Amino acid sequence: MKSRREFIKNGLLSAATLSSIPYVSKASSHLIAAEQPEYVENRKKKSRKPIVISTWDFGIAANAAAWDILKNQGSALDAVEAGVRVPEADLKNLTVGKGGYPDRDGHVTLDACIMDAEGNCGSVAALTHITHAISVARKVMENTPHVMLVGEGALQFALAQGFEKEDLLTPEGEKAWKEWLKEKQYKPVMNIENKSFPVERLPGNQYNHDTIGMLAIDAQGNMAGACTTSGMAFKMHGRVGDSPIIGAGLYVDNEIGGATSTGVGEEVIRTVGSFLVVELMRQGYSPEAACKEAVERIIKKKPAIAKEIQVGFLALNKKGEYGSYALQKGFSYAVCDAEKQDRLIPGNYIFK
Ligand code: SD4
Repeated sequence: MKSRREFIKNGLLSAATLSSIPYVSKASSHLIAAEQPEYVENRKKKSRKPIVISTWDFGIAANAAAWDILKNQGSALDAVEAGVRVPEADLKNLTVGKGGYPDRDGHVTLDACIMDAEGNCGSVAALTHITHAISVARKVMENTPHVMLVGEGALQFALAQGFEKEDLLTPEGEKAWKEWLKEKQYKPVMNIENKSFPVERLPGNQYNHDTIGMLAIDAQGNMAGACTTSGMAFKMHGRVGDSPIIGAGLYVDNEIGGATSTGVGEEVIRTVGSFLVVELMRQGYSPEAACKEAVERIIKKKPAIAKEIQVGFLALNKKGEYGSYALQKGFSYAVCDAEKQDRLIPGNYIFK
């Protein structure tokens, strides 16, 4: 078997990806140049609340569900949970919740975490058989003295809380896994999107995977965040990424702001990325500048790896200003507030 360093190095995905394709056509009409003055201006406006932002094209549909709660004076915590439940239940989404691609042994395992305005947080990792990992994470936060439950214990807890046991492996996921088994190359691939790349040129063993990370401020000015994913397609059984790890895949400090991440979780964990972004905002960085510094930290620590992978950070500060930065082209995020509910903004990136 290849070493982990090798598989990350080999994990370059140089193409458009299967999972993002269904969303591109739906959402691309909303795609706006990140630096168009209107949007730069929007990002600087003060006290924009309520507001919800989330990663990738599928963030638009997720934000809409969160917005239904926020616009009716609901809490940011309820909003982010309801929001990310949308891609979790969407069978067309091959990277989050039910329908997510399995690990290399054919098990769909989910990672998720949630954090509220009081610094409470809950998390599940390597959870099987439950579609809404985010809701299990919330129950961990609210109904246990712990932050994180993993694997079999997380499943037992979920069942005891009344969640329904389901088979998360869809026929599409199984087909992709069986295709992968033909060569069994351990190349957990990452989301370096190039949406103009024809999908038919994708080699059989390359699949995208994207995480939804969501940050919100409610009408009362309180913040919350949620993050949920099926992680790397065809990963080792038991592999956990950054997404369920508080401080790595998600961090919220109600005084300052919140951050979330997507991409190669190993590099985000190594740099405690989301916590870093929030701490930089505490020092006065704008959300975009903080995200940029965090991706630069990854480059500084692992320059060779950084060139070949994708990591993107998304941040929202207490004033409702937002921004993102990624290593590579292709990251996008969705923004929803009273003014407009379906903006999709391409993230800035380092490697031009
Ligand atoms: C992970 N960060 O499991 C997640 C996957 C992801 O876009 O975000 N993909 O490492």
